[in-house]
Amino acid sequence: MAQTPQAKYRKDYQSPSHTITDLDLTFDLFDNETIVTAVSQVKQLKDSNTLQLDGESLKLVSVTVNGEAWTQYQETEGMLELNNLPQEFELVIVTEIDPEANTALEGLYKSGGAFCTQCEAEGFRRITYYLDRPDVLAKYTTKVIADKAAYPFLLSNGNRVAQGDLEGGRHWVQWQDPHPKPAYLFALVAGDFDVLRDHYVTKSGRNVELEIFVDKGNLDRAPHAMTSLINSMKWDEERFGLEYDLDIYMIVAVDFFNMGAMENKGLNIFNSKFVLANEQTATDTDYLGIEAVIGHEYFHNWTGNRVTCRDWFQLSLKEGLTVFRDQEFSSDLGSRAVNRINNVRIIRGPQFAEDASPMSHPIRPEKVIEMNNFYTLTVYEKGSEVIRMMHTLLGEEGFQKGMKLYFERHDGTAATCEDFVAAMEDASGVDLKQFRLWYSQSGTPTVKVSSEFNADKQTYSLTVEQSTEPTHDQKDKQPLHIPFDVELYAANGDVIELRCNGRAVGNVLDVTEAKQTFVFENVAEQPIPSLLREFSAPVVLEYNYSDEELVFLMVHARNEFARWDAGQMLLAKYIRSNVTRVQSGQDVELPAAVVDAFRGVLLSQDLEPAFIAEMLALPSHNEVSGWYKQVDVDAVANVLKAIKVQLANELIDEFSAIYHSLKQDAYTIEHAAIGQRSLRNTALAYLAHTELGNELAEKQYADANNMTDTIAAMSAANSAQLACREALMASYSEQWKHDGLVMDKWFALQGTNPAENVLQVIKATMEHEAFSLKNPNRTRSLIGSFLNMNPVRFHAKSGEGYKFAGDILRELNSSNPQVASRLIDPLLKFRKYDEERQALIKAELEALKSMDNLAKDLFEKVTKALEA
Ligand code: B3K
Ligand code: ZN
Repeated sequence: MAQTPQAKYRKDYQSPSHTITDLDLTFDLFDNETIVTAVSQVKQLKDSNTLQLDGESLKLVSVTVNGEAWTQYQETEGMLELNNLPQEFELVIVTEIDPEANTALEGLYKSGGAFCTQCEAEGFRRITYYLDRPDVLAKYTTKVIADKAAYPFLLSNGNRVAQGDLEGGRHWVQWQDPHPKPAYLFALVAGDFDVLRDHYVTKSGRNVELEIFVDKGNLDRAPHAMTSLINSMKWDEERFGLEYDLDIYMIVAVDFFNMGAMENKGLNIFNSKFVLANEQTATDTDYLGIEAVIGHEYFHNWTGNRVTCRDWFQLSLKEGLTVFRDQEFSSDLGSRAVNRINNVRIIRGPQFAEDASPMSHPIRPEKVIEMNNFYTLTVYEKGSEVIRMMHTLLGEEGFQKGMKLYFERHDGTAATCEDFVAAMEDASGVDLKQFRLWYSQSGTPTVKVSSEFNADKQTYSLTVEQSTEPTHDQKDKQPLHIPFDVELYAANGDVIELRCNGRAVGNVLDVTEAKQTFVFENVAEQPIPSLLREFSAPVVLEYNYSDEELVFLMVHARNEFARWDAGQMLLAKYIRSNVTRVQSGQDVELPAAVVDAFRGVLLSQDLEPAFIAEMLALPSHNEVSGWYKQVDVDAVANVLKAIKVQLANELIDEFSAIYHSLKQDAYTIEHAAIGQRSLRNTALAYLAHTELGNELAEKQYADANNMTDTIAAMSAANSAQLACREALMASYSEQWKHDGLVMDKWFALQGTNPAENVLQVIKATMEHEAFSLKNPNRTRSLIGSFLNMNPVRFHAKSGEGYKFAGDILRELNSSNPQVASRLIDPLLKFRKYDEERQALIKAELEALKSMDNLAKDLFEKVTKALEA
């Protein structure tokens, strides 16, 4: 490594020495030598005539200040320093860049045949020298020049204001964005596309042109994205009163993209995975994912673009809030319970794991080496839970008042998380002083509850103790303000009113101390408590429920989420006890009462199919691993499998009946139809572990008229290692080998193949014509799924999985460090495994650490993991 990368600290924030009010960009696009001319109107803000501009991998051609060639500058690693500047000036910087060679996919690069950009967080500095920080907001005009035949569409932010033809077959288009923005929201696209056009009239009557750009030939896969966009625009008006503010909204789908999508002002750039769908190529999960991501990026127009972040430590200001908004959007359009369950699964699985890992950080990090490493589940998903807790504490009305005040105060500016909380507090009068700790404290609190019924006094008390274990980044933890949602039930299922100190109280208790007792009065019988309803805070709940109480809640809780959660707790009890049994050489045991409880769920008439499917889903291996300091990978896998096999065989009649009764003829993407497919395919996943499995999977694959059913058949065959697996895989690859995006599902099945020789299979698959390590989607599908979702094989005692990961990481370190840095996460958690495995993983991390060109993305994670 050339230089040890330096960390930045939140506490060191300094406002900029200068600002740039206007930026006029010209791009003369060529594959290898693109010339960028940046004309900035600069104003000094502080007493300094020196200006330091960020820049990386740039060839500087010229610098001009107020029309004069400027020689008073130094170019150093990552920076251009200009000296002896006047107070206000026009700065012209010309740089040359090489988009074709840009495999990191940050800045300006080529995806397939098109030019595109990705500037968040710090990619703009790979385009030109600039104040690449989110608190410098400028008005942009952008002129794009390129070959007309190869690049008929030239796009940038804002409105198209002029265009023309040039000699040599080139043409140009000029764009103007009236809204001042930070550099990370800049975008440019040049290419040849098919375009789906529509329009939307906002509630105040503004007509907005909607355009979705996809690769030629993919037009029939764009309508769902368009519907989702229109639904998003409507929903944000109805629920948040927020309207779109430009005359055009464009979305471009590209195949090479490091993440899901990017909210550039007026010109979103999307990973094609989150745009393209038709019933032959996309699953229901894909459809819902597209709806959520289209919504998410659209909602950023207000929460992110109109009000942006002062500095990158504040990332959760826009991401936590926008995830909350997209979750609400999906819940308002679809099933609230199913959405909540899936969001909670992410928190309890990978987010809790992140909080317990060497990468642990608060939702507002204190220290960052590579900002791209902090686009995390903690900042996004836990950040959303923190917003949700405020919503719980303030109620919808109070929360919306807070949003209104937030926009009144901060529209058009770069704000902080503190600004947001202050607006919520001021608008509602709810005291959020202690609540703010959620922004600065990392780790997962445990909330331990005990209860006592006093028949004489007719009181019931809940004693709540909270504690947070030290995390890698932070030793001392304090009690948090936890909204703790509870309900009490009588044995007949009636709800017992909550009364404290002689008056009725709401369901949400304010837990603020390390230990607190809540005494409820007028409780005539021993109640059954439903605790942490709706997962009202991102904590681990500990309460000693009996099996009978959990079965009772599965049936009687009024709230669907609570019913699901009771089922999960019941499963958790038996997963834990069976892991211990397996470790001492005993067989897995599941009592008849537990099997019967799930039989009851399958037979119940009052539950929606989508919800029944969720009730039947076992916690993932990753989630279960999180319950242990050190996890026995094989024992957990054996237990999960054995429970699945036992439920499948004992409930074979019920599963079969459901499977056959829910067959649909035509495919529709209505929520009810999605729910039915989901339950039917859950039944198939169980039946795969019975004697019926092979025939059902084979037949479903052959009969399927949509991708959801196709993949469900293949996935059942894969996880149960059915005889038909190879034939189905071969048939699919034959049909789709020309289409990388559709092949991603196949790659993911190869990666999660439980077969013993999976690593050989994966290495052979890397030679498949549709595979390329240069493409992040392909890499994540094949390699990422092996590292994250195939625990038994990845953690094989031989260490071959680790070695393979090390080799891939070394390669990606040079070509695409951001993708490498995502992939490395499972290796960082090496302390969770036995000594032998720890040593093997550590050796791989040490080898990475000793590389001389280690990118700072990996440097940050590897050093943290090794020093922890
Ligand atoms: N804001 C982008 C993420 C940028 C990631 C940079 N490494 C997408 C989103 O959250 O909407
Ligand atoms: Zn976002």
